[in-house]
Amino acid sequence: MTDGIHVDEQLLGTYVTELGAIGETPDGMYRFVYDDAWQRARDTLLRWIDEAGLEGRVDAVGNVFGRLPGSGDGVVLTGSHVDTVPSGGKYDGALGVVGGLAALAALRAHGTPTRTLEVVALCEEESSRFPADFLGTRAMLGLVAADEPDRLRDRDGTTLAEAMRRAGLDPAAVATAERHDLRAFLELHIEQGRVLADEGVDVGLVEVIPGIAWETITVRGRQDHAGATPMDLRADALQAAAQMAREITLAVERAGRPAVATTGRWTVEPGQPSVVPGLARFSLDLRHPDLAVRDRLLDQVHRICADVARRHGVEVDVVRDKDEEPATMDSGLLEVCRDAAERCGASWRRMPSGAGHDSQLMASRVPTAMVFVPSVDGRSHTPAEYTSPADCARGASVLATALHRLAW
Ligand code: HGY
Ligand code: MN
Ligand code: MN
Repeated sequence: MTDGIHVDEQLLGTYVTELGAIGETPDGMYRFVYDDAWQRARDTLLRWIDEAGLEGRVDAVGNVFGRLPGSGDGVVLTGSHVDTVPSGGKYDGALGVVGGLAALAALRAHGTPTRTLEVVALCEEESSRFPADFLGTRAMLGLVAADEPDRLRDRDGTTLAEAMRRAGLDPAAVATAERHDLRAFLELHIEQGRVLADEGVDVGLVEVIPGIAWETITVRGRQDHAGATPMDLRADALQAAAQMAREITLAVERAGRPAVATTGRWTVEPGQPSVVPGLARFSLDLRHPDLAVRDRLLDQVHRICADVARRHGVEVDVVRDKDEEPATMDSGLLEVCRDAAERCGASWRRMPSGAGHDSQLMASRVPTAMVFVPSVDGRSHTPAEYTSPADCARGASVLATALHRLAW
């Protein structure tokens, strides 16, 4: 540590461990927006914010803020999301929240900043419960449509509005979450890939975040008897869907890195061994840092679906569920983070993100940058997700040092 701001590894370790216990199951982390675990995490974060001597606040959609007031105008914001994927890890999102909190706790000892510093636990990023798509960031940017609270439903049919009310929030007040005082956003996050770990580099300075498209592909065939229907007379929806998924995967493999495609969620109906499936539905997550390339691949996906449907004598329907544009991080902020890394004696490298982040949306309005720390074996979105306490503290120290440069 040369002249960087040091974040206490012990305090950060406690935050990571205790937050990681909220929503923990034998099958990994389950902490979805507005559910009981999410509410316990909100209450715990407000307690920690108070204990750190920061001003706590919850906005209309449940974003939790800790504020270190400054003498001048404008807010430098840091933070990340508090929700997880199903069977998730303890670091994705969470480290950016508690790393930001520990950074502000360390910076408080440096007196009153010129610009106000805030850390935020963004209410929702993963779309794990509702197709809410960066709800916390969209609320701050005034991008939540008035009908969403009543329109968005989880898989139990609960509306976003009902879930908000159960968490003590008023869905009619969503518009009050909009902010116009943000001057910069810095997000600390685990890499979720294996570049830093393989190269033995301490921190990653993110240059670009990929564009992400989610689609739901529904195949309708003919439901028939599994015993009495000869193979050559079937219109088996699952066989056609599986062929589509296979040909899509081969096409994206042929496109080469960094293009990626994943078909992670499947429904087969009626799901009885003795019945030829009449319906098969699967998700597609397709990513590329170049929007034109991403969209060319999506065109190819749609041609594949139509062609396989024709060959199998089934119907196919494709719906777009998520459409996130790629984002380039702010070069000035990236330079501040590079300088901060060197002040902390941390090795660094510039790199793309494979994962999506709130930062890709925030960057459309506010100068934004991300600092990555290594993920052991590149694992994430799994209970095996792990980053060492030393790497967590080093990343939080780089964040604190960059925030100090921006707010003083
Ligand atoms: O999917 C992602 O990359 C992020 O974790 N939401
Ligand atoms: Mn994630
Ligand atoms: Mn994340």
